[in-house]
Amino acid sequence: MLEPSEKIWMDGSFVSWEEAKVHILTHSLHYGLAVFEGIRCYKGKNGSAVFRLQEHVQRLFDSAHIGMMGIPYDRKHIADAIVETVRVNRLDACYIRPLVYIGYGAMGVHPGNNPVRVAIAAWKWGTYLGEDALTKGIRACVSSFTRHHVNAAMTKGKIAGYYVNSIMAKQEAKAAGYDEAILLDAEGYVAEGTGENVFIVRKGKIKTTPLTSVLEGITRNSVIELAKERQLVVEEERFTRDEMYIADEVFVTGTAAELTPVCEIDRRPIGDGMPGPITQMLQKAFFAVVRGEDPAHASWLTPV
Ligand code: PPE
Repeated sequence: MLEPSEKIWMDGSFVSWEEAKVHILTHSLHYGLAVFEGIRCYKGKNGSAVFRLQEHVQRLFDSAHIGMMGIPYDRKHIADAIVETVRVNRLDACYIRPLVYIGYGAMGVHPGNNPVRVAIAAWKWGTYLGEDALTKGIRACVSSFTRHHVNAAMTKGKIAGYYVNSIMAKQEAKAAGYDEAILLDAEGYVAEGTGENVFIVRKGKIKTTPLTSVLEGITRNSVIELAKERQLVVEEERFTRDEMYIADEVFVTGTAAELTPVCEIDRRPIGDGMPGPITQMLQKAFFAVVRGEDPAHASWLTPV
C-alpha cells in the first residue's frame, strides 16, 4: 500500500494529496495516452539528490513528442517543479512520478483540443521487486506475452497505455509464483522486463538488448557507462532465452528496480543461483554513485 506524502504538484501549483483528483471523463483514463516518468531521489553523503533529473525530463518531453502532446511548460519549469515536489514533501529519499495526460473535454479517440495536464507526485518507495531482491536476487519467467511490435507501439515513449502489456505479463508471472516476467520481442529475442531492461554476463562479457523494442532505460545507460569505466566489454546485441539460461549472471535495471540480480529463469538456476561477481560489482558502483560517493559522477545528481 502506497504511503501518502503531503502535496502533489498539479498544473502549476501544489494541492494536498487528498485533493489531487481528476474528472472521471479525463481522456487519458479511457484511452491510455498519457506519458510519465519514474525518477528516484536518494539520500546521500551530501544530502538528498535526484538521480539523472535532466535525462528523465528530456525523456518525458520525448515521450510527449511521440504522443503528440504539447506540454504547456518548458523543461526547466518541469525540472524545478520536480525538485520542489521533493522539497515541499520533506522527503529525503523517494520515488517521483511526473505524469502528462489529456484532460477533460471531448470524448472519442481523437483528443482534439482537450487540455494537456501535468502532475508530479513523490512518495517513499522501497525495494521494487521484494524485500531481499537486491541482495538475494529474483526468480523470473519468460512471459507468454510478446513485447510490443515496433510499429504497434513506440517504446522510446514511456506511454501509459503500453503498460497494459506489462501488467498482463506481471500478473501471469506473479500468479505462477515468480517475482518478474521477461518478455520476448515479436521475433522471439529477449526484449525487457515489465519495468526493467535486461543484462546477461557470459565469460566476463556483458550483453544487453538493443533499443529496438524496449524503453531506453536511464539506469541501463548508467550501468553501461559504469561497466565500461571498469574495462568491461558491453555489447548491445540481441540474445535468446536460452542464452539467458546458460549465462553466468543475469540482472535487470530500472529506476524502481535499481540493479536487481536474477538468480533463476524458468526454473533454471542462473550460474550457481546466487548474485554473480560482476552483478555485485556494478550494483555497488551504482549505489555509490546515487549516494554521492563517486565524485566522477557528481553531475548525475541534482541536489534538493
Ligand atoms: N523498461 C520498462 C518497460 C520500464 O518501465 C522501465 C522503467 C525500464 C525499462 C527502465 O528504465 P529506467 O527507469 O529509465 O532505467 N520502469 C519504471 C516504472 C515502474 C513501475 O512499476 O511503475 C521505473 O522503474 O520507474
